[in-house]
Parts: sequence; C-alpha cells; structure tokens
Amino acid sequence: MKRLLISLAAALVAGAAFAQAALPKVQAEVRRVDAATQKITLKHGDIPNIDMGAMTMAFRVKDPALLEKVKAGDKVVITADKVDGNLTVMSIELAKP
Ligand SMILES: [Cu+2]
Repeated sequence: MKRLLISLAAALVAGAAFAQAALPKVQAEVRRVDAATQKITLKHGDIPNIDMGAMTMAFRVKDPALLEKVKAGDKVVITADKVDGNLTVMSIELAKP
C-alpha cells in the first residue's frame, strides 16, 4: 500500500512538472496566506511570462492544497500564469536554503 502511494505521488509530481515545464520559476516570499479566500500574498521577483516586474501582490492559487504547504515568511519558488484573466499561482515549493 505504501509503495502504491509513493508511486502515485511520483506520478502526480511528474505530471505536474511536465504541465508546468514552460513556466519560468520565480523567487518569492510569502507575506500572507488566506485559506478562506484561497489567496496568497507574495513578494515576487520578475515574472516574464506574464510581463510582470517585481512587486508584492495577492494571487489566486490553482489548487487550494498549494496553500497548505507554506506560511507567511517562507521563501518559495513559484510559477504563475493567467488563468481566465486571473493571475494564478500554478505551483509553489519551498526555496532550497
Ligand atoms: Cu505582481
């Protein structure tokens, strides 16, 4: 069972990585996580794929589960894109120290 779960998790990670391969990774720092509205406020660096310079702003998230991995103050690496006209965080992971 454990082995199956690990395989499943690996497949999901591989699938996610493939889907986001085209989006540039962006350094950011978490300022606020709002689970109720499913938004995250990030101080982010340049996001070339959506023509955005560095700033602090709130994003929607592709999946609410992304918010469970991080908290205010965390240094992270994100990918972001425009989804139905809304700026959306597509992936988020803790930055390697
Ligand atoms: Cu911005």
